[in-house]
Amino acid sequence: MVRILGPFCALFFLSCQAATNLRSLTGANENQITTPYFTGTDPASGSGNPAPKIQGTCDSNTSIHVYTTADCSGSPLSTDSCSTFETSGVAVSVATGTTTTLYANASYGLSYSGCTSTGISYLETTSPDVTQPTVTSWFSYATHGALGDISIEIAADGSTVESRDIRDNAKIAIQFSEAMDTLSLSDTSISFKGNDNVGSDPLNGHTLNSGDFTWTSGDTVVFINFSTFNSFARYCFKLTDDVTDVAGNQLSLNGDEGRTMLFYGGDVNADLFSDILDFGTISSLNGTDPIDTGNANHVRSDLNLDGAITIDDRNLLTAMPGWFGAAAMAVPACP
Ligand SMILES: [Ca+2]
Ligand SMILES: [Ca+2]
Ligand SMILES: [Ca+2]
Repeated sequence: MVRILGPFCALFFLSCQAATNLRSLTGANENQITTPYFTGTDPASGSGNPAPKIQGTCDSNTSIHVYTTADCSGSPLSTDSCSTFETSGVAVSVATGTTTTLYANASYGLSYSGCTSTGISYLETTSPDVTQPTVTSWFSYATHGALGDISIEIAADGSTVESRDIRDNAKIAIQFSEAMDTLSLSDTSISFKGNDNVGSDPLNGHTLNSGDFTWTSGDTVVFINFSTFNSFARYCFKLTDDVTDVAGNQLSLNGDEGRTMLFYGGDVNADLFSDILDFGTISSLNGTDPIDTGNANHVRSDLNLDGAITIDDRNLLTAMPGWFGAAAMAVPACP
């Protein structure tokens, strides 16, 4: 809507342009600028779009300021030109899943119109995320030379045995049900313990720093570098509910927030002994180069993690802690 400044011009015998300039410089009475009038929103209220555009009519050449306060006090949510207000609309950001009522005034130079007496309401219908994230899987990772990282899933029942020599390169991965707040996972929101065959904790005093956490897959998977599982031991990991999704929902403590895994280097067949049966499996695969990364026996038999199964793996088997001594070793319980 174009507001004609005719009477103002005529009264002072000035051209309209001069009058306009004068008003901007001197700060005219607010009654001289018409209060904007809302005509609608784009998209219409009730849409799943938190960035609607607010439309209406106004005095040409004014600036339109949109507020969430009924008296147009405080900083405007958004400001744009009258021409934008009258065409595409003034873009604003609103909270999701709720109704926001907006008000506006117009300004020209230092002068402001009154505030709209009736606001325009916009309902944003995107459902807020109130779902707690869960852990979907845990993995033990090891790097097999040029073949890269190969995982062994850690079963929920604690039956998983890691047979590969991860004494100096231990990595655990956790997969979540959705994207997580990566900063919520740190040394203080995961606990870990080890218990070896003489009742000591090989991880006692071990700390994780921010560089030990690597997030991938859209922040749904985290790799945790423990560096060392230097003993034949059972290892336990448990997350707290301080770990949150990006919306701040705490991790569901449904039982999958923790896992235990026995690290028993050389126990290829996971029967809780490192003995002649494992020796036989590795011998039967001798010369496999490269290993089939989808074959669990291959992966578990590449003890030295070079991507092939050779005499070196068999030699390493007999040198690992627990070789043939398992009968005398109680399987370490998780603390
Ligand atoms: Ca969620
Ligand atoms: Ca075995
Ligand atoms: Ca090997």
